[in-house]
Amino acid sequence: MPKIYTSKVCVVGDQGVGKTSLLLKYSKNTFFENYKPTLGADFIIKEEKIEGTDDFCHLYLWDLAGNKSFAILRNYYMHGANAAIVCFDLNNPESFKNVSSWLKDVNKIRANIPIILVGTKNDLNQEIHDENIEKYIKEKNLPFFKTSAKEGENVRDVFMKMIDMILSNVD
Ligand SMILES: Nc1nc2c(ncn2[C@@H]2O[C@H](COP(=O)(O)OP(=O)(O)OP(=O)(O)O)[C@@H](O)[C@H]2O)c(=O)[nH]1
Ligand SMILES: [Mg+2]
Repeated sequence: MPKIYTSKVCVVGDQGVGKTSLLLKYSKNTFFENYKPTLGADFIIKEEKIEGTDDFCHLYLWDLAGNKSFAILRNYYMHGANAAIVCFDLNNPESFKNVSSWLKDVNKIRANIPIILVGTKNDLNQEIHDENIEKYIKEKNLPFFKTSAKEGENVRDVFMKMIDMILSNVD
């Protein structure tokens, strides 16, 4: 009998960093230039066959609005998550500064929750120095990807890595 692993994954980060775009590129292979802020939360289910097995991983991907006014609602939606993706915009230093605060929020869900850090919009001119990012991910020991939802760069890789991390947390 094939096994089905289900996992709730929260996607967080500042307003406008590209969380919805990342999820839409991954799940529907679409990209929109116009910005439509997420109102509260959205969610997408994505089923992936686990390579080399008959098993599946069902990802329940919660796309949580970055706007401050949704903070209370966001905590509610993050409840019970098994993993998280924390996003910042490679062209927005403020969003990188705020990563620590997002990590704090996510670590409140449970200790040692698997987290992937994502630097978005890699098709634009990067404003944050790579050395600063490298120092940070070493310090926090986080897997990190630079993505472009516009061009598709590394988008699928983030979620494949997430599945690996989820499976290595299963007994
Ligand atoms: N050039 C470029 N633009 C991007 C990329 N990803 C997102 N954007 C643009 O950035 C804007 C915000 O993207 P969203 O995905 O809506 O951002 P969000 O993080 O979901 O924002 P909230 O829902 O408000 O928290 C949109 O205009 C997108 O088209 C990317 O990889 N490259
Ligand atoms: Mg959004």
